[in-house]
Amino acid sequence: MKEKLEQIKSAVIHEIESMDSLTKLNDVRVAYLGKKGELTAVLKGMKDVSPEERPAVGQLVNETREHIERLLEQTRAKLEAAQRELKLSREVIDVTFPAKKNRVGHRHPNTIALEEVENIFVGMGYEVVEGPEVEYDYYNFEALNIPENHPAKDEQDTFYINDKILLRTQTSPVQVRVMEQGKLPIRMIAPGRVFRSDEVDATHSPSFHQIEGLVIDKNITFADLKGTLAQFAKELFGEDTKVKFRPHHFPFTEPSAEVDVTCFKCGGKGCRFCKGSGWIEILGCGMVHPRVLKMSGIDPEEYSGFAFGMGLERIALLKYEIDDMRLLYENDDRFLSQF
Ligand code: 2U9
Repeated sequence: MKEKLEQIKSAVIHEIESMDSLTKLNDVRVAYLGKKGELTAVLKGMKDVSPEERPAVGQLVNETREHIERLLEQTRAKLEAAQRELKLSREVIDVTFPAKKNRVGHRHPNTIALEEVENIFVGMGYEVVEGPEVEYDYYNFEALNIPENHPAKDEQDTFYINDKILLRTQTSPVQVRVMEQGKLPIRMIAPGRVFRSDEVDATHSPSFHQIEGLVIDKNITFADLKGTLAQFAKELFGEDTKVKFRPHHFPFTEPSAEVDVTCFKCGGKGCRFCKGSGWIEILGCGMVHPRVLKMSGIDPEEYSGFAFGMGLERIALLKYEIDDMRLLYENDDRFLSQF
């Protein structure tokens, strides 16, 4: 038995010495100390040892077991340390290596233009209000004095969800919803996405953005409209900018006008940018039609108001001298990173 134990001991030492992995180390533990292990088998054989010899043999078995366990533990620690060293040496960081470039995004030209316009009107005390892109025909057309069969409905053809619901063609329905709430006076702008059944070209898209404005109070006149938009133009295009109002027609305003600003490239002398005219059209406006006020529950005898509307893309194209609207939607990094 003593011999057997010595034999086991030296076999274990031999196996452990050539050990190069933690899994194999566990295999050795099972082979010698496991349920069916060699040392366990010796222990089981203790019943055949004479009672006189049993204490000495028992002590020997225990010593051998402890010895093997100590060896296994030492080897495990050694292997783990070696593994850690290897991992660390593989993970060495070269601090002199150039850092990965952190690519910072840019605000879209539309966003820059929108924030600029918003800041100007917020500075004048306007509220910014948003509303649904999917709208009732009533809010988009009817309440704005564009009844069934009105020719303006053809010009603003859109995408219908059903007979009564459509994708809004303008942000005016947002203003109608605010008027209906009956809290006066109103001083607001309504920016947002609008839709038209248009083919894509350099100046058209089936989806674009508008910023509309509405002011309703007692004694609001066309002079307030002119003063407001003249100030807006100066803040957006520069202090020397002048405005020109050309009579126009919109179903929801009366009287109505289109507004031009002096060309900010040539100062009004005429250049390629303004096609020689010295003027650039930027928006439409007018005094809110009494019928529009009445339909939303506002008494036109007591209150009056003005409204205006502009295409956000048009403002962005003008401000940043971009000649094709499609560039705004292509997501081309080389284009967007200029802003
Ligand atoms: C209410 C009453 C009146 C909003 C207005 C315009 C004139 C206008 C165009 C500019 C270029 C649309 O994007 S565009 O094609 N808009 O010319 N919009 S007055 O009038 C309103 C709005 C709300 C209740």
